Amino acid sequence: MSTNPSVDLLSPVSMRRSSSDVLLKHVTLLNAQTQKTLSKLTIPKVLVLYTGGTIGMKVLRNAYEPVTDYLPDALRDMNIMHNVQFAETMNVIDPDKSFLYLPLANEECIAYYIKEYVPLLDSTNMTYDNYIHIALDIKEVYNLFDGFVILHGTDTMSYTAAALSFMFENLSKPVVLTGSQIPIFETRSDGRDNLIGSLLLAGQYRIPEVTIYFRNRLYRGNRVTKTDCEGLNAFESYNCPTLAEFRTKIQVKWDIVFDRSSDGPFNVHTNLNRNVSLLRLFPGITYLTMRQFLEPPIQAVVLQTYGAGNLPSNRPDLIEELRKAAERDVLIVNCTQCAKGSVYYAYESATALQKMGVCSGSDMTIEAALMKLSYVLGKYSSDMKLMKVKMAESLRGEMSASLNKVVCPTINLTWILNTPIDQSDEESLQFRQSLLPWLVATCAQADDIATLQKIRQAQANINFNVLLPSGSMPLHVCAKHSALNCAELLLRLSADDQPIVNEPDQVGFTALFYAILQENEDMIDLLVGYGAKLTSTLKPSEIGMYLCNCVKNNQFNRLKAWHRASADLDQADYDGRTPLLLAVSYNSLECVRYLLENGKIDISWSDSRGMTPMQIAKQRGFDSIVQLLSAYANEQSK
Ligand code: ASN
Repeated sequence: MSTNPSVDLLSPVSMRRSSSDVLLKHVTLLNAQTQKTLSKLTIPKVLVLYTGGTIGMKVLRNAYEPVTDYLPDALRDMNIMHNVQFAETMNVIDPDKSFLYLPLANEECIAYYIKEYVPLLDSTNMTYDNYIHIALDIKEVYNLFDGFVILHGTDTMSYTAAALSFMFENLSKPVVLTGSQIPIFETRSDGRDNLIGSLLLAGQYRIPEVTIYFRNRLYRGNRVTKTDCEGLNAFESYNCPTLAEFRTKIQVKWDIVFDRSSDGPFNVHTNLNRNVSLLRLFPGITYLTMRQFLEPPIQAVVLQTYGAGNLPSNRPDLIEELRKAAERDVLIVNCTQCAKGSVYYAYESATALQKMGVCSGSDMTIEAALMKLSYVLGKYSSDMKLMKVKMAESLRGEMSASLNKVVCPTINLTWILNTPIDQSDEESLQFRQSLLPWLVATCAQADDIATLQKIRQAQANINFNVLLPSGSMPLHVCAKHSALNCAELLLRLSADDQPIVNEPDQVGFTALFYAILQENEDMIDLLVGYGAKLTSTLKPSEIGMYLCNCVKNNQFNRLKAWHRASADLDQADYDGRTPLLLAVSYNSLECVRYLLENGKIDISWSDSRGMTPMQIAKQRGFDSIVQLLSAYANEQSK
């Protein structure tokens, strides 16, 4: 079956869609029969726009290249991707066999229609024209489908996802981008799982956002960066939790799904300003380089600064170039070079930027900041003030805080702590006392050590280790928020005869447990240094269970964090399964390597069927793991 249109669909949309251009007539995405079939289908319907990427590539001429007119037919031959019996029952409705039918557990199916673009592109070749093209295609058939999947190369997927997230206004249906690191035609491909997951999300879940589904995780599209060009976990979303996780069950975090569909009718904004650029500071940068970057036609720049938004304060030459550009109305957004964390103007070196009207990029990714600039400039270009307001707002969940929202006024600490109170006035005393836990919690959350010290100075006998209304103690709050300085102070102040380090919170977890969840090695070291012990609240088999979960979900950094906190890497879970057995079964090469290199591992330990890790790896054909296990066995026998 070929779904190739006869016209080059990746030609610039401006040409393709132009009504004035009589030579290029408007190309409709679906033919009349397909539209008829769609109107009769009563099962979930998903449109798959196949733009290219490794998922559909093959090795031709010694390198991976996209293969035209191949993927849909190949999927048709895979039982897990297409239910042939079900398709037979659809013959009357779908005589052209235009649709594929993804089998579901309940004998139902999701119908999906694949539109293959011509030419298929490695995503490194994609431009704004392609974003506009995709967006307009979705607009054209928006009402006919329940959701949309975009098959895309991974290299620039985060840019496309960010761009589309802004271009789609009042989106009420899921748009899921996915792809793979290994082509779908290869045995070890991650593409089949990625595509199946995306189809399930687009067909069955109302998550009205542009998302990326990859390796069992659903991410907000404008929060993601490609961080690994070899591993199958190619993406990270450092500043925003995943929206859904595929475990034995599919867990959607509905409370954080961003839904603006009720704001108005769906619309596509296609005017993206291309005069945006990216300037990354480095210690040897000259003012001339900076000047060149800020020169016309550039209208907006993402300035990647150090740490929490810092610029050298001893470089008036650079500051001068930025000031001149800002005066010419070049819109400058300050984003951090760090992958994790947010810009906040805490240091003197950053205040110069703030003064000249540089917008804070908060915790946006570079991809999101660039695409947001293109969108905001394209939409509000005549109004600089409004553009700045929009840049400070979270338009599609791309930043954690809306920077121009009214912020709860800071409590006047000095007033609370120093206002003399009539010591006989029980009520006033109690009022002040009851405010303190809130203040302490706020300090712990923001790692505001200065305020915490002030509270202590004003109230020398204060006991910081109280149970807060949230059910945690301040040390737990610090561990959850990676507030290292405050944690250190609290630990230092806690009396030797009353150590707080192993205190559980109301649900039974210690600060060390939360530090592990945060994968924060410094916090783990600090707590362990003060005597934190995993076994103070966790049974060995519980620790085994957490370790097994890490390897199952390929959470390599989490596994490292458990190890850092002194977990025994060979600890079995309740069912007698060791992390190594699970890492092998799940083909988590990275985890297997880590376990063997760092743990005292008994590789003869077998699972409930009597299979050792080596037998499992050989049976499944996990050759790299077999090699690792053999090397380990040889080493042991020396
Ligand atoms: N170069 C490929 C692309 O972005 C990489 C991939 O899809 N894994 O199209």
